[in-house]
Amino acid sequence: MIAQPFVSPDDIRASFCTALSNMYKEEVPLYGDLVELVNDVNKEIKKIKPDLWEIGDRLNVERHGAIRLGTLEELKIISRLFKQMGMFPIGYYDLTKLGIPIHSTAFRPKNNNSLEKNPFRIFTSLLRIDLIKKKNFKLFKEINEILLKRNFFFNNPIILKLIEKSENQGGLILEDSIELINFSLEIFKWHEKSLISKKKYDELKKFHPLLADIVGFKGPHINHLTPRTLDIDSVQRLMSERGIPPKKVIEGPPIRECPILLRQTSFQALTEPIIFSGDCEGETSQGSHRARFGEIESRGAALTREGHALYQSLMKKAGSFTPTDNNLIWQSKLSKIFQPFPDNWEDIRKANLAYFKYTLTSSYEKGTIQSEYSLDQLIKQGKVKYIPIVYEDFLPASAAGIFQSNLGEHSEETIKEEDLNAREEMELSLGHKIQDYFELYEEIQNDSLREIQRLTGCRV
Ligand code: OOG
Ligand code: NI
Repeated sequence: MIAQPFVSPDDIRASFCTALSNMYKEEVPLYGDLVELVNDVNKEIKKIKPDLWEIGDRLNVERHGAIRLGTLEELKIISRLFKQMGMFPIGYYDLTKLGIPIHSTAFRPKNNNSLEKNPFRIFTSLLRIDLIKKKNFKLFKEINEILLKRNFFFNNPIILKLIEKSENQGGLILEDSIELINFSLEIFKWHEKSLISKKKYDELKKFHPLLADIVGFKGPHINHLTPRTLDIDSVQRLMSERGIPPKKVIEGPPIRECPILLRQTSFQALTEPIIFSGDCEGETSQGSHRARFGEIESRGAALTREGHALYQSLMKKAGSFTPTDNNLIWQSKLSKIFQPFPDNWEDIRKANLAYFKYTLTSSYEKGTIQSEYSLDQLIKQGKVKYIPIVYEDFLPASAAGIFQSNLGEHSEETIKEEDLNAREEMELSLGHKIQDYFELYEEIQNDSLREIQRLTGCRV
């Protein structure tokens, strides 16, 4: 009998992404409407600007989704599951600094080949349960008990068996990979029945709405998916026209000739009916919950540490969006504030603000250049060209903006606390360090420079 080959993790991720997208469109039809709008706008832009550098970049697949977890044990299982799909924790985002009691990482493909095959990633947040312990010990204990109960769901024997099988064998055959995807959907689907009573839900929500969303349900429902758009400003404007209630403001940098980092917007989370368990056995009560939304993103160049620092200082200067602003006012304010950030690729490159991938042009001929040429000379002579490397990660302040706009009002004071051990705790549960994304971009840039050096003999 011929042994069946293993399916590559990239292919498992691609199938998982499609399956998740289909499930979410069915669960949240408004998300399907948003995808349609994004496709229409993208088609239009491709007609008007066929040379846009972003066009070739895997436009028609969802770029990311997000889940929220309750415990380190849950994170551990989820990380083992995502690993089988070629997604690894990259980047650490501490949102407690921004008043949200969570910290996050993004599980994503690491290298260019995998990103090319399918760029899907999942922004994964973990509740900072230690912060609740400090403020309300009784509630902390109750939360722990509830989360313990849902262990069974996470420790689903079939999923665990498949993960172990994949870890032991070094992969899964097609049949097993299909089963893995189907069971993953079970984890991330919506449950309209809450694990807790309405009274408990209200108590958690009062402390922080995220607590109710994480602790109140059987599993970590996918709370949004995010396709990529070529014109986020148009989608933001057109959302209302198509009956999709937009978030007030686009997060991230303003519109620019040379797009940088990440711009995002979403529609407001839906209010959905929930059946709460009653205080007595067998009883239930009705209520509602807001969690799920649809988001869009537009990505630009990955910035170096210097570039990020400049970005952050300019955003700080802009302050925060206030209810009296509207998106257009905010965007024009940002555009003015961003004037010190160069807006042509050559200036950005020379100031070492972004990462680039370098290649030889067709006018390069072996043996026709002197080996002492610098990179700048090679570029000037048209022998080397470069393109920006796309930013594949997230922005904590934008993420906080997305969270806040979907959580609604809450009365308790916000939690602002840093804990140096929190990252280490997360890494302990993952079994290794969370990779720094700057290193990954630097690697791509350096690989391309090494190749230029090898081919030309110039020390670039
Ligand atoms: C995650 C919000 C952050 C993004 O794109 O920045 C996020 C959440 O709401 O759970 O997805
Ligand atoms: Ni998102």
